[in-house]
Amino acid sequence: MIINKEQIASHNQINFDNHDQSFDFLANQLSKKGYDVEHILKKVTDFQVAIPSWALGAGGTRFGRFSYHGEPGTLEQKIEDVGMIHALTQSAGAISLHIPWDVPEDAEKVKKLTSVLDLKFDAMNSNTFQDQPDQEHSYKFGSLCSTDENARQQAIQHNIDVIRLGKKLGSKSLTVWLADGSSFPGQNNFQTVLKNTQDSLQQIYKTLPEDWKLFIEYKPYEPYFYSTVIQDWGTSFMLANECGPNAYTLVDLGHHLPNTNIEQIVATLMMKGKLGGFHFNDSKYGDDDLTVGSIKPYSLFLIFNELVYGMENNPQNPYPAWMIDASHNLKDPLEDLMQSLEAIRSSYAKALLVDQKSLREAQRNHDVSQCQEILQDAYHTDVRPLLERARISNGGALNPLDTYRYLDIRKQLIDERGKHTMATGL
Ligand code: AOS
Ligand code: ZN
Ligand code: ZN
Repeated sequence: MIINKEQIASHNQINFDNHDQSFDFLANQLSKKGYDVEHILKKVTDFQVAIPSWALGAGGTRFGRFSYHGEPGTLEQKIEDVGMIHALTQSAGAISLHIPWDVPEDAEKVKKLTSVLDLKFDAMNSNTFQDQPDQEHSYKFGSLCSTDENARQQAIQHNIDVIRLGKKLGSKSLTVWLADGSSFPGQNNFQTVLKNTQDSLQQIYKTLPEDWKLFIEYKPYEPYFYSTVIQDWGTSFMLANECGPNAYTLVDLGHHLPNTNIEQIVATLMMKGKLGGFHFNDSKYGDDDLTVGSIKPYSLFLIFNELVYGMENNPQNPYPAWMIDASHNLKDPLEDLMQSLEAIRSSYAKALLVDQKSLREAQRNHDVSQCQEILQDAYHTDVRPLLERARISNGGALNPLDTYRYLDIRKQLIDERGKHTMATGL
């Protein structure tokens, strides 16, 4: 199922006048304050976020999975879903694949479909946290960290195979997230598993094409509950440094203990040129993977404030790879992803409105109240007309969710794919 531009454009007509008025009002206000509205609009339009293949189904929890109906069953269908989100939002221009869940039968065919839908391949994700039916050695007690040399070599080889496959598709990066850890004190020797992990990552890094990046994701706990080998940004940063210049830390918003100052981690990594990638989601307790911006929108804005500062002031840091990493138990996954994209772009746009010059001055004067005023002035700006304009000027929907419902896309997907479908993935 491929959405057509005329349908989107004709539905946009209904609310266009309203949009136009609000946009003019906002643009006027911003121009009066000295902002270059066209420039901000361009930045927002260019901001593209990858959708992971595993976010397109209703993931569920370990207690149960409930199909959302019409879920994608094949890689082609997953790509079509992302294409649909991109057509509506004009902000999801890439898909991130997970191996072995998404091994293409015909790489060329998949590449063609992706380019027809105006999508790119984002990072490839390896999987050494599950045993596959045909695999010889188990990852039950670890993969890249394993003290079982056979299991460790198998995990290294898997990552190398993922890079090879990614090369065929035109991806430019590999994300490694390891479940490796322990659930009981004494189970692992901390130094041994860290040393093994370091050695394994170095072996993988050696096979990385020159124009590729390796992203190392950290997480404090889960699935193991006593220790995780790559538990925090410091460990990831250290491992990335041991690998080389093309290895980076990846920050997943859900991978921090409660109340961690994530924006400060972002600032530190960017200063060192080592923030490679980012996984967006939101959470109240742990790695909840809820819709972006649904719980802590102000934190998200503060994180974007550091990202914007870093992108403008840290040429040593490459442009980060953005991805949503979320799961859906209750909502239509496509609606959820569109809500996440809106929250991301909204925080980004607000961060672009932080008056950096005045903030620097207020900081120099130790005018703490004024510093807060400046941040909150940007945060409280209603940037929705700006996001709408960015979308429609590229052929997207004024209101993606509303258009999605108006076109009854879920029903069409169910008619096409069937009711009792279950996407592969977590
Ligand atoms: C797991 O908690 C991580 O967030 C991973 O980034 C990701 O969800 C996983 O690799 C999916 O396969
Ligand atoms: Zn993640
Ligand atoms: Zn996670």
